[in-house]
Amino acid sequence: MDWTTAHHYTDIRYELSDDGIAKITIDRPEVRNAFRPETVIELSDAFERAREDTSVGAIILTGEGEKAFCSGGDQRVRGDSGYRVGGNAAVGRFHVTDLHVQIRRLPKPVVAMVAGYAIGGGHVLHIVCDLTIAADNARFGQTGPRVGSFDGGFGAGLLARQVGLKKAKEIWFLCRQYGAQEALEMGLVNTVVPYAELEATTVDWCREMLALSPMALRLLKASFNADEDGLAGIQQLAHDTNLLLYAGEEAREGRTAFLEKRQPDFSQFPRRP
Ligand code: S0N
Repeated sequence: MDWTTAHHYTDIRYELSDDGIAKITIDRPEVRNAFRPETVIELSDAFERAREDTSVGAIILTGEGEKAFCSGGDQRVRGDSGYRVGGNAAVGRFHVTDLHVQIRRLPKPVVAMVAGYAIGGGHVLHIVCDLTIAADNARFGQTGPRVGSFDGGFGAGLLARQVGLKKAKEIWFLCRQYGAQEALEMGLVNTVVPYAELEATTVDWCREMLALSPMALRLLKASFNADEDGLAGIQQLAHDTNLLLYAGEEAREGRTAFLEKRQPDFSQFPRRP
């Protein structure tokens, strides 16, 4: 598969295929692709880039190398009040909070391509992606209680929806690791393939989606998120519907009438049963 670098970053790579796939790679293999604040800031920028690029229809999130997808927050820059930019800012924060929301909000399918460890905050990253393609060497798990941390947001709630409440509690309470086949059996990933076939399979899945209606995929993603995200989820679905309304004659009549300083004539439009 040929990828073209579309933007240069320090901690990640942003690449495009020639047929509508963006690939975002966390490129810190020396720490098993742990993310520091700068990594998350770059990830956020890359996802925004992929969102705005109308030639992109599917996005792959992955980690460099076969040892890890992502090992979560970089523990070397974890301070007493969160993660510190540059490792020494006086006050830290959780930059990844907004990234979770951004990935869910992004109206294009996001596919996690996982080889090796998806651990801690790295595990949550794959949970918030729409699909997960796992290599046979993938290992999944949470470490929060072991390192004095937890993610009670999507990291707990979405996981419970994906694997069931008892299993989700087991994953968080015991901090065990699970192999790819076990992850498949519990509904945590979509498929497992040999590592050598990981990228080709992920690209195939993306291409299958690229052949489908982008608006239908967008509305499906919003629909799956709607009840989980409460009013924000309904808002996304409603605004997507508004996009469609704007494209029709009925909404155009309202806008045109306003611009022409006349009363709108909606009598020509059906009151649908
Ligand atoms: C991934 C593991 C299992 C890999 O084991 P392996 O293959 O034996 O390699 P190691 O020798 O352990 O590691 C190789 C080198 O990489 C460094 N390293 C690995 N992970 C990290 C990391 N997360 N941060 C910094 N460095 C890391 C190792 O130190 C080693 O370096 P050298 O060679 O110099 O010794 C294994 O490495 C492992 O278990 N890693 C730690 C996993 C972990 O606990 N991650 C953090 C979990 N917490 C979060 O992710 C929190 C996320 C978050 O931001 C958040 C979100 C919402 C709410 C709260 C939080 C919050 O932060 O609390």
